[in-house]
Amino acid sequence: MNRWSALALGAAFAGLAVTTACGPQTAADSATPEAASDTAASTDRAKVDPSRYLSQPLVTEIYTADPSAHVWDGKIYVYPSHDIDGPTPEDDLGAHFEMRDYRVLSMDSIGGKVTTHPVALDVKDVPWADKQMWAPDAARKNGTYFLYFPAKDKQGAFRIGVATSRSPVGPFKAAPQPIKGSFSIDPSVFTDDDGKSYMYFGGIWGGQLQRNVTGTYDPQGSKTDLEAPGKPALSPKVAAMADDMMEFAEKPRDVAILDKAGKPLLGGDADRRFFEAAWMHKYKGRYYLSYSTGDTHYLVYATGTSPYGPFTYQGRILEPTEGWTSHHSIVEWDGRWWLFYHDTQLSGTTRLRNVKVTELFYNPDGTIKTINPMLK
Ligand code: FUB
Repeated sequence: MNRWSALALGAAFAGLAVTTACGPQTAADSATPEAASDTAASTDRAKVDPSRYLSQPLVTEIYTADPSAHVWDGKIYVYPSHDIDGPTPEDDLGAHFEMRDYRVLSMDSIGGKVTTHPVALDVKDVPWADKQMWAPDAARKNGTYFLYFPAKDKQGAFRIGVATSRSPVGPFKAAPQPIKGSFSIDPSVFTDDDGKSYMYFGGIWGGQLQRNVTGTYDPQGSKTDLEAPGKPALSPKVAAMADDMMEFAEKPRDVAILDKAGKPLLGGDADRRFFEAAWMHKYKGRYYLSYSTGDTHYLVYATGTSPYGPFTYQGRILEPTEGWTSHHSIVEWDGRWWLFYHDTQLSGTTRLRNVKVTELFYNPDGTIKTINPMLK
């Protein structure tokens, strides 16, 4: 596995003054007892020049990743993973992502003050979940907020849970069981103009999509993917949500991602095939499915005319960031479009990430202008 990006930085940051949206701040300034344990992993601290980066971390008092952003009542809410420093060594299945809870970020404007809210959901309050609270998303319907999250159950299989709250920042109360028929990771919920919601999910390698091909989790299944580079790659899944948003309304379907000739992207096409982090948004009536290519570190997108697809691959949204993973969301706020993403600027360590935001621009034909997260 290529860990070039984590090693390339190879240093963390100490006392680095970061002009975040809330004003100049240092890691030490914002440290809390919890933050102290969050930052414990940062070894080999060295100064990193913030001007190398296109944008700066939204918060520095905790480590955050996998930002799912939503605009509700004019305010921006970000549902990230809350990265912590755990004891497990890094491996190709992401055992080092040992997150235990979620914390919501909010802001009145992009570039304005960012509030880090208290714990919204803790793994100890999810009856079915054992560990690894990975990338979440949220939705709102009829005054209730829904937090969707993947976690490993007691058998070691990733499932997707749901928790509810009357507040967008929680606390959320988890349903006693995972969503029936759910598996794998990285749920994201898109609500179409007609009010119908769909969950996209899935991830290969540590996300276990390849261990769920028969409909039942196979703990002995492949560690990576289908191991068939000449065959169609594994697809993300989509399922319409039931009216109450607590269940799937249907069996999850494959989301086909095709090349311009109408052929499915192949498993060996690592620069373009789906790995994890599916996100859906709609722009000028077209559906945009974006996702991470994982081991090649790109955020890419494909477009279609239905939330179910098929989607035709279009190109890259974000070139590789620092850190092994790349994960994002795209939202419209104040008539402009924004890419929320993460890198490892604050720690230099793949398991301790920080979320960021930058503006996203479309070309007149609806294609997205590729963003480079590094300025130098
Ligand atoms: O944060 C844990 C995992 O790393 C996410 O679920 C993936 O998308 C990747 O960002």
